[in-house]
Amino acid sequence: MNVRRSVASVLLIVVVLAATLTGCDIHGPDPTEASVTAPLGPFATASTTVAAGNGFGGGTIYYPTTTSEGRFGGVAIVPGFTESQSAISWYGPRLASQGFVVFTIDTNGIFDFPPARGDQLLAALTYLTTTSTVASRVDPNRLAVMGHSMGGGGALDAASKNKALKAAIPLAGWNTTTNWAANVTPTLVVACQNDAIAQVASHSKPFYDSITSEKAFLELAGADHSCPNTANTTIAKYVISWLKRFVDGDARYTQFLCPPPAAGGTISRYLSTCPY
Ligand code: 9J3
Repeated sequence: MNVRRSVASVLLIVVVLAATLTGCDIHGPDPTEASVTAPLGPFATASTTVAAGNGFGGGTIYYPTTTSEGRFGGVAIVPGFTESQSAISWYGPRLASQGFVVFTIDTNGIFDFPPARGDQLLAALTYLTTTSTVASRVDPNRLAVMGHSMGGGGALDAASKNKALKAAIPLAGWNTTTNWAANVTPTLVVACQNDAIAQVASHSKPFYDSITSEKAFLELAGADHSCPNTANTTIAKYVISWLKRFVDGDARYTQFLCPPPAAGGTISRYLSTCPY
């Protein structure tokens, strides 16, 4: 009997059991300001493309290559009106390298409205966790949705339809529905201060105000509607922290969310329901 191996086995069982009971599954080293703002996180990643079909327009799955960390949370991300996945592809490697399986998708039609984009996010998550080549790497109980503009509106729609989602992140979200009080999903609303297409005062701010679950509102100073479309350190920091905190249940990331940051620099406004 190898005592060291037995001790290791018992420890592993305890960790897995604790993670199962607490709904928490942490990945990666203890985070720092440098790690949440880095261009890439600690995990090596690979990607695989998916053809159109299965209820959405295909996409690209970015995933950590390690198979010795258990399953990772899954995140589906949809672009906005007339956009393709290139508008949101920077989140793929950025978030996957922090320990998520990330699915950036195209839509069935580039003119699809938010409810259709929400349905396609949910279809993409179903595909990701059941038939995709990386299905075994994804925890079907730890899923999140994100989207830009009408895709952000779609993320709110998706969360209203699937109460099991662990996080929703509309990015410069656009939706004619502004009351999301029935959503139970922890939601990070990302807004661009000078957005002339999805004006903050008629979209992101009313979304945020209506939400009754755990929430935060991050407004990027001086930014326009496209502010979530290219690599942005501030957006990445809060998106990573939100997903870690609410998809993985990883309390190590609470330090980046609560107490909330003061306005200044790249942040024109930040609101939250801290503590969480
Ligand atoms: O970029 C978007 O998805 C948004 C919004 C828009 O142009 O709506 C007009 C109908």
